Amino acid sequence: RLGENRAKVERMFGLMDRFLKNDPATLQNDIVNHVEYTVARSRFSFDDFEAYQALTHSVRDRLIERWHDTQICFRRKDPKRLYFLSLEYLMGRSLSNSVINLGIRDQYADALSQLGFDFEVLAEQEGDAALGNGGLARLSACQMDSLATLDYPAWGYGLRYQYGLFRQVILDGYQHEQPDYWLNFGNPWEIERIHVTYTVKFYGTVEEENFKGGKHKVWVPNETVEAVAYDNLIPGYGTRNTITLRLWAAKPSDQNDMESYNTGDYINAVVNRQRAETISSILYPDDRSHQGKELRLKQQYFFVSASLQDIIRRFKDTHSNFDDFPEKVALQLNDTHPSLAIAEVMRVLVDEENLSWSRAWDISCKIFTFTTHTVLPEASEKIPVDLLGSLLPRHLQIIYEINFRFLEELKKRIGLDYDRLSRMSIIEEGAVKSIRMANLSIVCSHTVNGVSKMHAELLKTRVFKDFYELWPHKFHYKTNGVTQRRWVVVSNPSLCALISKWLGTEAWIRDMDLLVGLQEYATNGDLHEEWKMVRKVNKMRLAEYIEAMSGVKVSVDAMFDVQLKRIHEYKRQFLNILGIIHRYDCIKNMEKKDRRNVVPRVCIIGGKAAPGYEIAKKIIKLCHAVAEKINNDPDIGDLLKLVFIPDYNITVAELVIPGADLSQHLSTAGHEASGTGCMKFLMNGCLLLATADGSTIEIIEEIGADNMFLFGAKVSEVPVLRKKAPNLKVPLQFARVVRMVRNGYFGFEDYFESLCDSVEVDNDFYLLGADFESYLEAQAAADKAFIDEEKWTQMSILSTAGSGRFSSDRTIDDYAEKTWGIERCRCPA
Ligand code: H53
Repeated sequence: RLGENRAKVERMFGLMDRFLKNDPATLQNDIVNHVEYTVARSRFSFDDFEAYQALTHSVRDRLIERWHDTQICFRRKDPKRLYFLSLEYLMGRSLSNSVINLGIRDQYADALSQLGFDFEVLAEQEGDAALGNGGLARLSACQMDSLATLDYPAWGYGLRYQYGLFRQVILDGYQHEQPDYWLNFGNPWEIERIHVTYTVKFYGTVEEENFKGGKHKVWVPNETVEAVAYDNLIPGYGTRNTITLRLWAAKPSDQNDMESYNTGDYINAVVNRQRAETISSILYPDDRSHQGKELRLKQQYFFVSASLQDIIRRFKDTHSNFDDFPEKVALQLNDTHPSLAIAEVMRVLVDEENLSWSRAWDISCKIFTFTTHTVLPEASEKIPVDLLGSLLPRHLQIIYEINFRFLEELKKRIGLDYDRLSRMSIIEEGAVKSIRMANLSIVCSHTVNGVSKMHAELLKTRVFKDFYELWPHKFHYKTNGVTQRRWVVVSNPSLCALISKWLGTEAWIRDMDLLVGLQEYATNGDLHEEWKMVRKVNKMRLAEYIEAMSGVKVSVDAMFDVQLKRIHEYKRQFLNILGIIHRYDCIKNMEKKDRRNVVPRVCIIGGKAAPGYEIAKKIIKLCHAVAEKINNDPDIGDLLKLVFIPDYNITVAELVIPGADLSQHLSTAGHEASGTGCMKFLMNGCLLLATADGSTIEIIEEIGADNMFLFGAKVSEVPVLRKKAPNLKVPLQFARVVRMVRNGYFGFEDYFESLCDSVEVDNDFYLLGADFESYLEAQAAADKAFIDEEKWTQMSILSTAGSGRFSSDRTIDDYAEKTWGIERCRCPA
């Protein structure tokens, strides 16, 4: 048989001949063949979209080759593997990113231009894959890129939602949500694995069986659904390594409804089967509040169960003893959304693999690591016990058992301090008895990470104080980072080329610390000229986009001032708008001759509001109402413009960020766990106007406070100010601009009433009034700096030069070494 096998392998090698080549003729041939045989259009007649489809298939072929090699390499070396569990990924487009990481962008551009196509035009055909909400989801995508680039043996797992994040449509200034059926035009980037399917169970009862002289629990479900794998290939940059992001889709299971078939209700039986697919149909659009919905819980378990079956199957391919599991597996919980994995691992080990409870628990505690992304209490997940008990009865028992044993241990450590015991319990008693998913995650994980230095401090001193005092060794932080491949190389090619030219190397694309080399040229006149030119071209591109999308013509000589992020009260887009109203008011009340001294601004705001978040939606409407007034005021002209960019997503961010002069990060100090948008702007040489919150505190350490415009209360001052709240003195300008909104200067006064109420002195939880004066001062400082072109350019260069620390490569290396205990495993060239 061995000889037979060898002969077969040799025959296959003979047929394969060599890897796909990347010269223009081969690329053209491949593209045209895909037009004909994959897209099924004639090679004599195909349009841009069909060309795009064929192009992506030829790129995909090349990804598959590398991916196969990588998987073989991982299998041979059998390293410890990282499994990254996240319910959300914001991947955006894949084409440019893939060809750049494969190192064949220019070859493709040449090949296409000889065929009469422009690479950039075809790239515009691609939709934006938005299987996530905001920062957390984009972070997962950036981390996948770094894991591949740094050769780590990693797998991402998630859900393949049929409807991604809603599309935001603005009608009369109001946000409307439309479904994002992103798979409408097919998705060439995924590979459906019809043979990689697992059965996921729900509902039912737990029975007891006699087993080896004792009792054994058996879960008898009464609904099953199939999970089908869809693999998305993630190529590293400057390496052959290409890793897998495996997303699960729900499909009806054959085992269902036998009864209805037998009773002859065929039509209903088929209709019922279709219901199974709803599990993976829609992404929940609220990223910071969870309402204990059954479908959401089903999604969580569906994804966790399928992923774990896959992970355990892979382990068992080569290992038979579960004591080796922690040497081979690290399970990363991206927030609490996948935390049911803890109960599921225990269930599999105890009920199915027949390990003792203590052995199973010991193994579990060695494999789980947990990253939390928030400080907001409303974002912490709680699952009603009744809901869990009905959907996953065995898991509820297991969680109770974990909690019982934990509390027993805890009593031994801290005595009968019932307040503290009840705070730390995994079960929250109260009107609705619930499971605290964060507590469950902390109890079982060997490491708990925050996402910035400040965040970690707040976790230790406030959010998880009790746990920190119990297990100080568990608590760490890894400041977030973003991938420079996507956020500079793909989205800002001219800046990328300029950086490489001045550093004399492209090595910074894999080693961002090299960017400090730019500091040396921060005052170099030649670099200044080239830097300004690159920035201006990016601004022109953005100005064209703004005009096409909103009809507003903007001057590229104005300062482009941008705030892009989910709309949330704590992020204070309202503060930004009030500042704009103040600016407008000042210009209106100025003598004509003084207007010459005004620094022209284009204020750009973009972001989605969760569909049920009323105040956030009002902020969007206010932005439009104010824009309407300002942009049509002949008195104002180019001195001030306000535009709202609709349907903010990754693709839009790639266009806007490189064209921004100033970006705003206004969260009330102590509320943004990290923030990653600021890092993208920083890399692109955009100056920051920000509070000292989350990761901006560390940006200050890197580039110095005099290279940015800081304002507002510090983290430690916020609670003090809140206590003083009703007696706080609010600046007159603040009262004035709020009154303008309240009194209908921009119309819709009834609609804006509750928004205005939310910042009244005794109600101003996010401290807009308290921070207003200092905000205006920072804005004035930004204006002053902008007039001094040399100064501004120097600050811009120093921002990019100081952004090295905020690469997700640094974050991932840190996680690999200190949290996951995994090593690089490079696939040979
Ligand atoms: O996660 C980002 C942080 C950011 C934080 C964000 C986040 C979500 O996007 C969604 C839910 C959640 O609890 C936190 O708000 O500060 O940068 C990545 O860590």
